[in-house]
Amino acid sequence: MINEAKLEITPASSLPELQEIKVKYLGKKGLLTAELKTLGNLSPDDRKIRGAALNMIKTELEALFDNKELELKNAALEAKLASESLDVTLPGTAFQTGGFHLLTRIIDDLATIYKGLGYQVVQGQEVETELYNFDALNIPSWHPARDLWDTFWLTDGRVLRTHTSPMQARFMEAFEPPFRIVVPGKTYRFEAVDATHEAMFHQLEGLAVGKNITMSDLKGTLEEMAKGLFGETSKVRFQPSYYPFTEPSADFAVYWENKRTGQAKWLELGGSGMVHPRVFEEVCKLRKDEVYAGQRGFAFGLGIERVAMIKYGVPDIRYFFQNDLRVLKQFRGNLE
Ligand code: FA5
Repeated sequence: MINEAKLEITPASSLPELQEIKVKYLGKKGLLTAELKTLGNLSPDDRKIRGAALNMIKTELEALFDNKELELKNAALEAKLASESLDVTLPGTAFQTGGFHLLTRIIDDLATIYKGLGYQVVQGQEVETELYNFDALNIPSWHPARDLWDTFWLTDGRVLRTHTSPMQARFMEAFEPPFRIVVPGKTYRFEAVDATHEAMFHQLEGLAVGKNITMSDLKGTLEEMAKGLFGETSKVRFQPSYYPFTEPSADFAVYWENKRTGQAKWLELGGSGMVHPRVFEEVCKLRKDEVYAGQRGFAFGLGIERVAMIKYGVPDIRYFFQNDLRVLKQFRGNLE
């Protein structure tokens, strides 16, 4: 029986097949069980001998089945491992990455340009007091110039900063001259929103203070920025203007030769001027010392969205904040 069983067990190729063979020999109605049932018909002596022989066969058969079962299980495991093994030469699955917002990229570009000119990049706060947003900048409450900035007032009398200029006073209050800083950040105005005006937008403020600073330093600095943003052929021109915290004041435009369209244009970017002596006086009052008496400096402020709209031909400022991926994705890769 053992040899017969071996002939069937050895070629078995699956566990269900092996199970069938096992039932055939060891099952309730199996061949060995049938043999065992015949023991009753034998004499006690024969039964003893035959019984012992059948038990040995049973043990041997069980060992044969157990070994084969193990062998089949191992083979199945190996096949599974082989089929699941990693082929490192296959191309990977592409996964989506995020990207920086166009405005963040422009702020970063501006920060890089100004760091190259020895400027520190500092951040201000978006909720400001009237003191820093207006009074310290020579805009007392009775001054008609306050109307230049349509303001969001909080119920506690504070404001959402209407420009990044409050950091001029805050920085001078905390640090001594000479220094050069730029302040990028969000600003808010109670405006009727249209294609070029938002209620929330971004500005970059610049302030340089030192004994011998002149208007030509301001022009040279803005020109470096223009070249960094719009290429070596870019230049800057001033137009007389008015800001309560600068005297003289000038709006500035940059010249841009657009290589894509072949057009050259002058583009208004922001306001600037020499720091008004009254601002230094206000800072002396805040500091309770005279460190800023007799100092000179220049300041400027520009709209970041304006730069983005000009440089990348974005026709409507509202696109920046609608978070439409079709718009945002256009500015993810190399922008040149
Ligand atoms: C100012 O806010 C001054 N603080 C700038 C300044 C700083 C002058 C330092 C002198 C010295 P103005 O209100 O013009 O200035 O705003 C500056 C720039 O911000 C504008 O040229 C424009 O590009 C942008 N801007 C102003 N209002 C909005 C708005 N509602 N939406 C989008 N951009 C705006």
